[in-house]
Amino acid sequence: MEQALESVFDTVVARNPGEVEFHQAVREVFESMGPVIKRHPEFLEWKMLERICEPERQIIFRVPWTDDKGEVQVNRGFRVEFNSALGPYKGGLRFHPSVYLGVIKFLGFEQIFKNSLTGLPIGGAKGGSDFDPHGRSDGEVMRFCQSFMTELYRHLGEYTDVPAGDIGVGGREIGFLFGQYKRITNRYEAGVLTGKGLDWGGSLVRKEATGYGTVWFAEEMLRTRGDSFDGKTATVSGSGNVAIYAIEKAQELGAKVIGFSDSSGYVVDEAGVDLDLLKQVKEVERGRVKDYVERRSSARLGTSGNIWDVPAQVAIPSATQNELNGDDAETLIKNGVVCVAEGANMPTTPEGIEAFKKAGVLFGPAKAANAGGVATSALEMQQNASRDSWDFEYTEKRLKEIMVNIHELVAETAESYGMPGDYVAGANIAGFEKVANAMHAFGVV
Ligand code: NDP
Ligand code: 2IT
Repeated sequence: MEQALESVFDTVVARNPGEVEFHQAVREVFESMGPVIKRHPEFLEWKMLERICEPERQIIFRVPWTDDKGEVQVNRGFRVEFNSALGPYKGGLRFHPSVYLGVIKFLGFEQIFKNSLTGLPIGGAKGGSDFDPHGRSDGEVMRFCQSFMTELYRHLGEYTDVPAGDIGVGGREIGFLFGQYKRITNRYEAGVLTGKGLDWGGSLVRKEATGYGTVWFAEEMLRTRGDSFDGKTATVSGSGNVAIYAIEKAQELGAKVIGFSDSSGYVVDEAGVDLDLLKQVKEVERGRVKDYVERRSSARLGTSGNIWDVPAQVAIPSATQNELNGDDAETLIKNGVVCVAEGANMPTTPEGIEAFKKAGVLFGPAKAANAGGVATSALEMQQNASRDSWDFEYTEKRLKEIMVNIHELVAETAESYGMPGDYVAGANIAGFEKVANAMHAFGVV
């Protein structure tokens, strides 16, 4: 890292003690910024990096609720409204026991640049809670969501801050959250949340968007080498919203997906994933990966290591941060991986990224590769603003165009800074420049 950047980075670490994931996300962006401050020294003079690392607003609140036994539970809620230079704060809510301020800040920070890359008018934010939905009844999840929104609603609005889903937050939770917002405010303000149900203001393709978009981004990377998904083997970690629809699109493009996972383990299915069965187990029954294996003779549970031990030509990490480390990357490389696209946010550790880079593996970073989800959220906001709803084909076409454009922007930016093929640098630089220029136009903000 450049000297001038290193000293700003040290200040960020000192000002945000203990937030290791946030430090990691900031470091990665700063490591791409060397050539940018050479070409644009004014960014340093304007203190643009210091400003961009400081959230505009951070809200932390108590979320009390009553479980099915009548016992009072207390969780912590977060919303970090990081940057509104390009539009209203936009980004998901994560409900997972590992959530604390450092996780929400890393996600919110990444979201600024990702949203910038989409070319759509959305700022960056993230929120969530340390609430664990696993094993909770629908009634418990509803009471939790109602309590969460009872505090959060005052900070939201279609022109202010627009949350959506992330880990542990899907259609069910968005329903409870929207219902409570509507009751409290007495406003049918559809554009205040995205990922809504199709009967009440949701957009077709939003559910599929992140997974589909990640695969399209990977397909664009492969195309630069005259290659494609057709006939390739692939593994996808996780088996939630992003993973399921990444598998669906990869299969549609002719790949054989032979592995997936959840926090209880991983599955190898040499015959190729039976997606209807996976959806039944995960979306309908909210089951575990072993429930899939019990009903599928070609599938077995992994017995040692992790999903990255399964040889595949394409790998799509789609579960969580830091789930693919340097050793995992070396294993994938040894087994012939040619392309890695991040469906999850920051799933690859810095050592993993370095290993892929050294080996010449096509590597699509989260900010670019998984931007299709939030981009389709912005399309949902467009439909809500015009009180319209588009059909599947048209919405999917829009999403695909956005992913192709992001790929082109990121590749061209990397090229123009003398780093052809470096999608990490291209995404960080292209995402940053647009936000920094907008902030400068507003004066000292
Ligand atoms: P879901 O809750 O639908 O699924 C998450 C999946 O990842 C589950 O299979 C879960 O397993 C697994 N997982 C989560 N945390 C861990 C962990 N700590 N260790 C091992 N496995 C874990 O979430 P999404 O599919 O929505 O999100 C997945 C990733 O994609 C996240 O990084 C998210 O930030 C990112 N993302 C999501 C977008 C969206 O539109 N939803 C958009 C862009 C990025 P288990 O059920 O056992 O916990
Ligand atoms: O990480 C992400 O981009 C998301 N969880 C989606 C955010 C959104 O507002 O749709």
